[in-house]
Amino acid sequence: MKILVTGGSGFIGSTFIHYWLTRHPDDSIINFDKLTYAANPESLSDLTANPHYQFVQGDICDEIAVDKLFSDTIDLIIHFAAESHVDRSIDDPMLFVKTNVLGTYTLLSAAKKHGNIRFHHISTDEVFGTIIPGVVDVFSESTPYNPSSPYSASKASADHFVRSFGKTYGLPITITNCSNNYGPFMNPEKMIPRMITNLIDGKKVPIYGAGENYRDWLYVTDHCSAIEAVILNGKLGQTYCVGGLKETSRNIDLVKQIIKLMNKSEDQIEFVADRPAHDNYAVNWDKVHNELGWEPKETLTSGLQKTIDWYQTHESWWRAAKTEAEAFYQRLNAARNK
Ligand code: NAD
Ligand code: TDX
Repeated sequence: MKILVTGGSGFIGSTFIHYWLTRHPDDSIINFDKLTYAANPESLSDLTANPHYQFVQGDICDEIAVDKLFSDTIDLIIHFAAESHVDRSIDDPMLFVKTNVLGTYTLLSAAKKHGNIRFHHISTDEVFGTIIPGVVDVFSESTPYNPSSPYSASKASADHFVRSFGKTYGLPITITNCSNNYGPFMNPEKMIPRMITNLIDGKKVPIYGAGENYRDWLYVTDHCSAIEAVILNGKLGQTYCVGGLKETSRNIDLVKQIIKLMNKSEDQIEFVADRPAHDNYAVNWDKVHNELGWEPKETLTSGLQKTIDWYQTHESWWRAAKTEAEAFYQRLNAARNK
């Protein structure tokens, strides 16, 4: 099988490429990535000599560049490419409209034009908005969309386009809406690697608001195995929610757990201005479990330990991205504290 992966130089995409080529060594992957600030080509440097892996730099919004990819027969598209950071979407929403909405539309059009190619779309639980106790206690495939941030609104829009191409043109689509991923190779702008790298640097760890917001954390290779299950055995036209845990974790408890695992002090915690429209998430993943037999392998403690170990031994991978991320946060904080 020949697979076109978009956004394969980012966190989940690069982990997925390694995961897939290890388990399906006869398949070939083309990684199409613009190499934005969020990409790190180092994550895939071990694959440069692999004849089953090819990298093409380009923008999913560029119709001509996307069209060119199909000069080879493609059997399957797995679409990871996106602007993925909520705080950046608050700062520059238009970029999210372009990449996440127009980019997805451009790929869908190409998939339709080149023979209705199987299209798997990577989405997020954030499209459902926030948990409202007593009204929406957990997200599932039937939860109405109610996005809060420009990021989640752009992902929701992309999901609607994906489904519409399935219904209108018969494009063989599937969608996974997953919860917060974490693990090695994640840009240190995101919460878990930001906390770990700040602790390594002896800096304070900034918690938004009172730290009461909660998430359902999914170790990245568990997400990859869920995508694999849906690609191999999922029903066309269907959506699958993927979550990591049976319980959610409040940010303050998660940070305290990281501090404990790293033998640091809770004095390093600082509470800072809250994110606007700050959501809470929890995912019911019964469907992917009952239909496809998928379940996560990592516990939060085992996943966090692996993640901490990796950041402690891979500073050369994350240092430049951290400098860039903290410069972004300085600008954002100045704007939030005005
Ligand atoms: P990431 O930000 O680490 O990587 C995104 C990748 O997409 C980068 O390599 C970037 O260069 C590429 N990209 C961005 N714009 C592009 C464009 N216009 N053309 C081509 N490539 C472009 O993101 P991630 O965390 O790996 O997330 C991957 C996907 O999973 C995204 O669709 C995201 O919405 C979704 N998702 C992520 C999480 C999470 O916790 N990280 C959770 C749920 C869903
Ligand atoms: O410094 C911080 N302090 C803090 O308290 C940061 C960066 C975050 N937070 C909080 C905000 C959230 O409640 O931690 C939580 C996680 O924040 P992020 O890492 O920014 O992730 P989140 O907004 O939950 O979105 C992530 O999961 C869903 C991904 O970035 C999205 O791409 C994905 O769709």
